[in-house]
Amino acid sequence: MRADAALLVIDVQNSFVEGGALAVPQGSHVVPVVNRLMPLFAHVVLTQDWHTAQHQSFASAHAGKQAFEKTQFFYGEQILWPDHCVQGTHGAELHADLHTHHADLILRKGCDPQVDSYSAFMHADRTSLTGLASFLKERSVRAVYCCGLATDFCVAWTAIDARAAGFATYVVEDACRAIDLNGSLAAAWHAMTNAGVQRTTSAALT
Ligand code: VGL
Ligand code: ZN
Repeated sequence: MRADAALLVIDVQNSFVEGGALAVPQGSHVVPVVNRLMPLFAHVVLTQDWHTAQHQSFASAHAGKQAFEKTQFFYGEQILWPDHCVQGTHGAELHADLHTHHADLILRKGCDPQVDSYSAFMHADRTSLTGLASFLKERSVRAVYCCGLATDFCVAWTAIDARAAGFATYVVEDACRAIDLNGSLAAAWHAMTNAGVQRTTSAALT
């Protein structure tokens, strides 16, 4: 049991697995891996992407725009996504096979209609915080292990912000899957490495 470490399980939700609105290839394959890892950690945090209907990050909220196009928001560049993880819908539910009883916190993000939230620590305006860093520090957590969906968006932004908040940070590669949009996976690993995020595998965690 890792007493001073937390497992951050990012967005393992129906919208992001096979058949979902923003399906990540092999997204459901992370579930058994994550289930094996959760009991190894004293602290487990699950996140849920939890968007309002007609969220501004949805292409459908912008006339003439297609999903996966980029546009400018007040805080910078934003990719427009298919409608996904709408509050209270099946797509927003955590995967039914995920052992959610291990979690001490389920954190919802993306609730502001105007602001996207990839990171579990900070919203995409790069200003407003979710409170997760304080939550973990008040529980004496020093290291965080990130896994879930998608490697190149919510997992990567979470890991980079975890480093910035002062945690030793690992990404458990085989407990993640990527969207990989126009080279986004390679770019994400580059950014994570530059930020001091370390890569590990579930086999190394016993
Ligand atoms: C995510 C795109 C939009 C993710 C969430 O969980 O990686 N990606 N919303
Ligand atoms: Zn989203």
